Amino acid sequence: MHEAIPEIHAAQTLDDLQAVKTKYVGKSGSVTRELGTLGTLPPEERKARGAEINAVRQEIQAALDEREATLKRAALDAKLAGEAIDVTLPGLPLPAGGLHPINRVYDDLTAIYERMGYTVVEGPEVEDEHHNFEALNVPWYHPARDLQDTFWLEDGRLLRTHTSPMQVRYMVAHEPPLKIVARGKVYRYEATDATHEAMFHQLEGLVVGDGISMADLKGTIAEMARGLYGPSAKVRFQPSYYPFTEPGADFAVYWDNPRGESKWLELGGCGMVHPNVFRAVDDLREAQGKARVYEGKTGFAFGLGPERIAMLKYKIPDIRYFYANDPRVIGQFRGEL
Ligand code: FA5
Repeated sequence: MHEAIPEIHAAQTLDDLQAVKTKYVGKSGSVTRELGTLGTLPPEERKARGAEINAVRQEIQAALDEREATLKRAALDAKLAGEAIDVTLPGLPLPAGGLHPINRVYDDLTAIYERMGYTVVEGPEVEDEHHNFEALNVPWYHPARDLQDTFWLEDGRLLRTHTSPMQVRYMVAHEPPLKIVARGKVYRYEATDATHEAMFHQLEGLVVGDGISMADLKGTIAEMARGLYGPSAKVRFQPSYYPFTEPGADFAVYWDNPRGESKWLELGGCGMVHPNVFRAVDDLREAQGKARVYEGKTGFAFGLGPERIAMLKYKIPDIRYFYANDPRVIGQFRGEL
C-alpha cells in the first residue's frame, strides 16, 4: 500500500483531503514528480516503471475519490440533521406577560366599588388649570398649590396633580345622583424617595345626591377596607384640610396579616364636597347651556394612592421599582393574571 493511502483515510475534512491530494498527485506532488523522471531511465525500464507509477496514481486517485464521497456525504448528513424539525417534540413555552401590580390593585379596588354600584371612569392626564385647581377651590394664590408642585406645559396647561379634576369633569357632564370612581396617572414635580414618585396613580371617588353625609363616607371607606383586607379590617379618620372639601380628613386602614406585619396604612384624603366646588361646576354647566343642578346637593369625595397598597401586598420596598421596568421586579408578576 502506498504511504498516501493511510493519510487519505485519516483526512477528516475536504480541506485535509485536498492537502493530501496536492502532496502526492498535484502538479508538483511526489508521484507526479516521479512520472517526470521516467525520461531519465534507460528505455527498456521505462515501460515497466511507468506502468508501476500509473498503478500507484490510480490507487491513490481511487482512494481520494472514495474518501471525498464519504466526507461529502457526512457533511450533508450533518447539515440535514442540524436543520431537521422534529414535529413530535413538545413546543417551547412562550414567555407570558402579566398584569402590573398597580393594575392588580386597581382591579381589586374597582371590583369593590362596582359591587357598591359605582361607575368606573377615566379622564385626561393633560389638564387645564381651571379643572385641576380653580374649580376645586384652589385659586392661584392659595398655598395648597405649593403642596402639589406642578409640571406645566408650554401652552399653559399642566399634567394633572391629582384625579380630583375628574370630579369637576364628571359633574359638568352628568346630573346627580351619581357614584363614580376615577382612576389614572397623576404627576407631581417633586424629589423622589422610597414612598414618593413624580408619576403615580390615584383612585378618586365621588358620590353626590341628597342628604349624603360624613357617615356615608366613613361607611364606604370601611367597606373598601373590608374588601381589601377582610372582615376584621379597621379604618381611622383624622381631620385634615383640602380646599375642595369641608370638612376634610385623611384616612388610614389597618393592614392585618398573620405574619405579624400589621400596621396602619395612610391611604388618602377625603371629605364632604365643598359648596364652592358645586358652584364652580354649575358655572361651567351654565356656560355650556346646561342647568345648574348641583347647588344645594351634598356629596363626599376621596382620593387614594394604590401604590401604597401594592407595596405592602407585594412586599415592594421602594415605589420607584414599579416604574423602573427592571425585569427582576416585573418578571415576578409574569404569567399570573
Ligand atoms: C390629594 O391628591 C387629593 N386630591 C385627595 C382627595 C380627594 C382629598 C378627594 C379629598 C377629597 P394628597 O396630595 O394627599 O391628596 O394625595 C392623596 C394620596 O396620593 C396620598 O395619600 C398618597 O397615597 C398618594 N400620593 C401623594 N403623593 C404621592 C407621591 N409623590 N407618590 C406616591 N403616592 C403619592
